[in-house]
Amino acid sequence: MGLLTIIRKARLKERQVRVLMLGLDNAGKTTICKAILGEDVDEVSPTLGFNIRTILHRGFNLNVWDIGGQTSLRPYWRNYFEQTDAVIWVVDSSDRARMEDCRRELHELLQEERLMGASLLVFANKQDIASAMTSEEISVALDLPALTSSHHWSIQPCSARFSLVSSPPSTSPSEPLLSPTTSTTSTATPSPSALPRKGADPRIMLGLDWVVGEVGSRVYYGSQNQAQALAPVSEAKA
Ligand SMILES: Nc1nc2c(ncn2[C@@H]2O[C@H](COP(=O)(O)OP(=O)(O)O)[C@@H](O)[C@H]2O)c(=O)[nH]1
Ligand SMILES: [Mg+2]
Repeated sequence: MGLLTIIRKARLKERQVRVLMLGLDNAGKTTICKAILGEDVDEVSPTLGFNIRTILHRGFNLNVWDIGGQTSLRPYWRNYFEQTDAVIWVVDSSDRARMEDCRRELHELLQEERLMGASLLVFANKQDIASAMTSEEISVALDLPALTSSHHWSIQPCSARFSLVSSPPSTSPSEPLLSPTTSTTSTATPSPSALPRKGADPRIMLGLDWVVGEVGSRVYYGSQNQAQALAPVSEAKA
């Protein structure tokens, strides 16, 4: 077992999960973090450096690095790659004009050796916008199937501004995630402990479920104990 694997396992025993939240600028990364934490999603300004947010989810401490996505900041993403357990890639589903840019950046990112063991969750955000692409369309546009050989990935439609829209989301919160690694988590109905914090889109919580299920089963518990990894340990604090 390599040193990095030992360090990673030790950290995961403490249920610390390092998550990089990346994507083009304006995708909704900071808003998603705020929605999860029950903060006011109206007050979001462009991220010029990075924010670190700690999210307690199903007994795991997700240390989420929300890093600015402007073109000028992207070369600095590499400074944050070390010991990453999962990448959450946020997409503005209505930004068709930059979808190719988005695909290129994602594929370039995931060629990085230090991210080789990381799972990938794609949030197809801004589903409340009428012209938004579906997660299936985005999966094709970003060529996610091409990543299957190197990364476990999943895509989850959502809206960080869910609480502000009057109509219900276009897809059911319990709609399975689209994933080539068809794990047991992808069809799971969220347990009460995974219910959304104040006003956040439940589909965002399903995405986080997938992340902790992936990381927990793959690195910490061994895949046969995935259900155990998802057990609501110390959820009282969540
Ligand atoms: N309609 C809609 N707007 C969103 C959503 N998420 C974020 N936004 C808006 O998109 C803009 C960029 O959001 P921000 O979180 O700063 O993006 P970031 O650059 O990826 O961190 C802001 O004006 C947000 O209010 C969403 O789900 N729906
Ligand atoms: Mg931001």
